[in-house]
Amino acid sequence: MNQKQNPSQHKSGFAVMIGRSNVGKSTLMNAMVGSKIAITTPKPQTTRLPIQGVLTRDEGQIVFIDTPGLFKNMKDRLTKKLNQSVMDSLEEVDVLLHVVDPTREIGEEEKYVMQILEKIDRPKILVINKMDLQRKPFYDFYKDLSDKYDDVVEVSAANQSHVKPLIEIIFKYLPESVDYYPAGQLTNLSNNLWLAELIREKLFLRLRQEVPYSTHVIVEEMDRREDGMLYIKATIFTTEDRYKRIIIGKGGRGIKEIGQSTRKELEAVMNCKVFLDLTVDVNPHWVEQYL
Ligand SMILES: Nc1nc2c(ncn2[C@@H]2O[C@H](COP(=O)(O)OP(=O)(O)OP(=O)(O)O)[C@@H](O)[C@H]2O)c(=O)[nH]1
Ligand SMILES: [Mg+2]
Repeated sequence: MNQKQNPSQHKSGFAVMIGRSNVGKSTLMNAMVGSKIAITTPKPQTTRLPIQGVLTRDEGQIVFIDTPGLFKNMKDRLTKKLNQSVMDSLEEVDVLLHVVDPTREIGEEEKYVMQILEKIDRPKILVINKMDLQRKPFYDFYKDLSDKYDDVVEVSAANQSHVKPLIEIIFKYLPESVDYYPAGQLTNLSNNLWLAELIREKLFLRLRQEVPYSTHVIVEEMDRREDGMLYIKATIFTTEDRYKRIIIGKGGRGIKEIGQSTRKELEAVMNCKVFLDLTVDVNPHWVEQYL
């Protein structure tokens, strides 16, 4: 916390992003923070833990909390854990961002989110995302919900359009306070967790059907070698042996591709050579053990 800040001129607080899966919550948070904090994929249930992204400016600080997509009527262990983590994120919040996708009909999940929002006495912003898309058949339905919210903003997280006006609006609702994080810190995620997420993104992009949902990644070691190379050892856990075979692929081709795409992105971000040692292991209990 910066002691020099005068709280009476400085605003700071928590903005929670909530919504059904795949509406673009994580893409939007990354666009607002200006860095890839959360992973994003075209698959539902990409985000598995609340992730904070921090935007620091002279006038104050917004701590975004990106949450997993809410699901209704899905009773599996993973979904239960994810829904619970969304509810936990709502405990301390200054402003709520309900992110919606106008290409998809208002469904059970949307109504569920609105029920949750109704019970929380905090400013609420409806964010209509994906405005870059030509076909938005349900746009008017979302627009009709406007009077339930303090503000409505239309954005394209993918094209980063109208993101700045949204940031200004969020600041309007934040209380006067000093910063929560030191300037320069962009997230609460440790390097190991962020890296595990990056590997999981590559798994989600490559694997199909139920297989990505059977996986969890743990980074065991990250070490800078004398020659400047970054050495990383990570394990991909999956629930069954048949999934392990799919992930490894014929002649190890699958795991090789996952390793290569992770390494390529890491080398660009870290600006150094990376050695990635990936292992696949069966553990049917990772949901209970790690989430
Ligand atoms: N066309 C378009 N696509 C977008 C936009 N924002 C996000 N997407 C895409 O929508 C998909 C889902 O994005 P995510 O950011 O992972 O969505 P999410 O709401 O965080 O999803 P969960 O973590 O599963 O709850 C990805 O394929 C994104 O590229 C946008 O503004 N326009
Ligand atoms: Mg997400």
